[in-house]
Amino acid sequence: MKFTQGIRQKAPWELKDSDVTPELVFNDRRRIIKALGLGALGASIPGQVQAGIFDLFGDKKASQFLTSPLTYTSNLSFTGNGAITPFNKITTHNNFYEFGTSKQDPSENAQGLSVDPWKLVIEGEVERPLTLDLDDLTQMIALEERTYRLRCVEAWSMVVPWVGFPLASLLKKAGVKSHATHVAFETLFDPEQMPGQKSRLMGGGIHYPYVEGLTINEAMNPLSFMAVGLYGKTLPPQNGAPIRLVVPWKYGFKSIKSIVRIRVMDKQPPTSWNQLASREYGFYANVNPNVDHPRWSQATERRIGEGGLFSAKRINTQMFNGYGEQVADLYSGLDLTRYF
Ligand SMILES: Nc1nc2c(c(=O)[nH]1)N[C@H]1C(S)=C(S)[C@@H](COP(=O)(O)O)O[C@H]1N2
Ligand SMILES: [Mo]
Repeated sequence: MKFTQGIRQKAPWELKDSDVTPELVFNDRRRIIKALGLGALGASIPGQVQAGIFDLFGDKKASQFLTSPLTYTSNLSFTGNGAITPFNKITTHNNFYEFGTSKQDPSENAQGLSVDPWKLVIEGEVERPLTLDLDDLTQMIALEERTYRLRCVEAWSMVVPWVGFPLASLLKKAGVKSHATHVAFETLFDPEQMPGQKSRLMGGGIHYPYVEGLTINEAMNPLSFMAVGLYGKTLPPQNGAPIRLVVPWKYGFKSIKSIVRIRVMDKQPPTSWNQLASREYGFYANVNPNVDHPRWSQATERRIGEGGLFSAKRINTQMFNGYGEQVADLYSGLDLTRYF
């Protein structure tokens, strides 16, 4: 398979060692010490300080999973603000409660996730229901790279170079019926593979399978993206292999992972976080610095992997995560304080 190298910004540490893939660089403590110019000092600095250094780069063995290069073109009209988050941050600081509720749990527990065979069904109010297998996901629609900001409702954020295709392209293949109003998404349910699904306690209280939804206009918006890869390769399990949704103007929990079912509907579907705590998590979940979470402010966010060794940089949160030009029209006339 031909690998088209995408054009993207490089983080400073990528440039320093550009002949080595980032995930290899960051999994090697000695290389990091060297790259930071700490030399022999590295061995003698206190453990706590070391932990801070390695936390910046990510010190988890995230390269244990198999990812393969994808063929794609870079879509330069989608570039994030600021530097792209290091690979090892994107792949070790995760929310994927099926594999545990701490940030490092998914990278540690998801490596055995079996994605081959995989089946993604597109059904409901469509002209042509589809069943896609693993190869279809990367071969049916031309892949592009888009760098998007990802803003979690927990007030942290990243900048991620995704590879995938517009959700609208997939829905058009199935042919959405004219009376459809919503699209529902469902994650794999397999407690044998996903320990978080075995008990309410381990899975953070969510009623599995994890489900999400969009209005039909949100789903057809050009920003709505089905990601099958990041950093030019297929998705690691912890990021939602083999296919996940990315809706960058909404809080991260809308971007559902490891999808097995997409159902076009004529009513609003239930969504997991809304079912769990409807006062705290709405159906829309648009990023909005002016509407606080009941327990914390949404005015600012921590940009993961930036801002020095011991603290992530805090930046102002933007309305619709900075994508207002593309999506504000979807909500004209809607009271965003009430429909949060
Ligand atoms: N199935 C499933 N999808 C999920 C989640 C989850 O727990 N289960 N967490 C969501 C949340 S809260 C966020 S912030 C993003 C995180 O994506 P990332 O780990 O790739 O950064 O995934 C979302 N998709
Ligand atoms: Mo999140």
